[in-house]
Amino acid sequence: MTSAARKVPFTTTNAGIPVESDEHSLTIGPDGPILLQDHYTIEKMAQFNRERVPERVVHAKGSGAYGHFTVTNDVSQFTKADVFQPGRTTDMLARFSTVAGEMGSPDTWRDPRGFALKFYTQQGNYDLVGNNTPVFFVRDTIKFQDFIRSQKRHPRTGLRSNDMQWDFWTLSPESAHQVTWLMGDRGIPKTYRHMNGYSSHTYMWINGGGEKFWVKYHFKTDQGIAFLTQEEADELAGSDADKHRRDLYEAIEARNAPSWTLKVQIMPFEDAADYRFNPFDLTKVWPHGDYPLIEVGRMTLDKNPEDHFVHIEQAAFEPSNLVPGIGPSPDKMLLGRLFSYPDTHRYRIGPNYTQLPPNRPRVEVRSYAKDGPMRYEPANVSAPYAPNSAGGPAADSERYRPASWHTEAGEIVREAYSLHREDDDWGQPGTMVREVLDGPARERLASNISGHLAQGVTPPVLQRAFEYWRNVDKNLGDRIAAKFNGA
Ligand code: HDE
Repeated sequence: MTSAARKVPFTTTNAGIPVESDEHSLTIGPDGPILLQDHYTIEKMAQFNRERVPERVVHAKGSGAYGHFTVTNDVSQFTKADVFQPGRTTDMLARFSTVAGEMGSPDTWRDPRGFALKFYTQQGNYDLVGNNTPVFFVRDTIKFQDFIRSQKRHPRTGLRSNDMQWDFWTLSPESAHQVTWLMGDRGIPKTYRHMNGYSSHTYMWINGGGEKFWVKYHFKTDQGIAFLTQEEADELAGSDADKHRRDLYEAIEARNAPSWTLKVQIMPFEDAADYRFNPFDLTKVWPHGDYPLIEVGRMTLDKNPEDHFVHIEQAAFEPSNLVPGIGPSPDKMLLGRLFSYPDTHRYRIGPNYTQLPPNRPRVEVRSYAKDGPMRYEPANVSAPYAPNSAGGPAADSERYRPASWHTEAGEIVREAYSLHREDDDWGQPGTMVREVLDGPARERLASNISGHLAQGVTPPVLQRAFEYWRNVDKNLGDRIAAKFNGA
């Protein structure tokens, strides 16, 4: 049927030329060979063969939406960042994800969840790329690749392996705090709407007077925390593998826009040096008794992307996108990430990825970048180099200074962080088990762990796993061993 008969617009090639048929390739006679000159059929086949970009090496399965962030409390005494100034509302994009599973994996596998945010601020894009947990499995960037390989598929079998996971965890005691989160109720949120988000890292805030503070972010879900039990999650993995993607999309379509309240913990700059544990260690939380939560504002997600691939798959978040008033901290994980993300984007979606719709800043870009694959913005400068005499942009080094901290210039070493008084690996997870979880939550934690260990974990990893949990909490470790042995 023709487009006129169907009352729809006519199809075109990618070059906008009207096409002759949606159904038949060009042949010599109805049964004849297909002609090479049928460039439209070839365009369709060739385009299809190139439809995929590599999936993210981690956080491959994700869902997201656009929205805005509105400041509700005056924190200008701590930061001059435009996005956090009183009265400001800033457009933003969020992407939530699982970590270890591939693009088609179930949303309800036990895993941390990514909580990646991009704020289109007046000072350029500010990205906060966090998780739904305030801590992480390792504290040095050099261990991340090994950690991820232990969670992904075994090279020989192509299968995921609990044995590999526990092998790595039990040989890396710094993982205990995060594994306690992972194996507990927060390890499988009910939906993306029912989980918190955290910066996890410590960042630096700088106020208008140049004063510096250390800060941790907490996005508290306004929908309330809710989780799935292992049994519910297993059932959903089969019956509705896209459960969390569907839930987010449908809630926003139904105008039930989810929101999160941003609160921060602020540590005076000088406290860090002799705080009782290293405040930059990503396996630790800062007790709220020492650094209480201060409200900043609310993030609301109210607009589904019009094309999932364009806006979510091609979204490129990078912890190195820090704006004036916000800087990094000496956290070795964060410092590694500042390199890693732009690097992966250049490989995954190309060196001109900042021109793609979800990544385009909403301010004028005046960089000296030019050329490269898929570039479509003309170079925005009068001369392609700096400094120049053609009136091209020049850095304002007086106004914009690096977010720096003082270091004692020491010897170049490969060593753990210098020690603070309470830098042990078992203390915080033990406190969480004994003081944060109630009885039923502790029992679910023991069941989840013994159930996980029962799926292919072999000696000596198994014995190390019981010991690992006894180190976190003697009773919990004994309970896990007893459950494992059928008690
Ligand atoms: Fe990531 N991580 N990561 N990560 N991460 C990626 O970047 C990496 C870490 C997080 O929705 C990758 O674009 C290193 C901590 C989220 O698009 C990659 C280290 C936290 C997302 C990468 C870490 C995160 C990623 C893969 C150790 C929470 C998804 C694709 C130093 C605070 C973002 C990509 C999205 C994605 C590297 C550790 C969160 C490879 C080297 C800690 C939410 O670059």
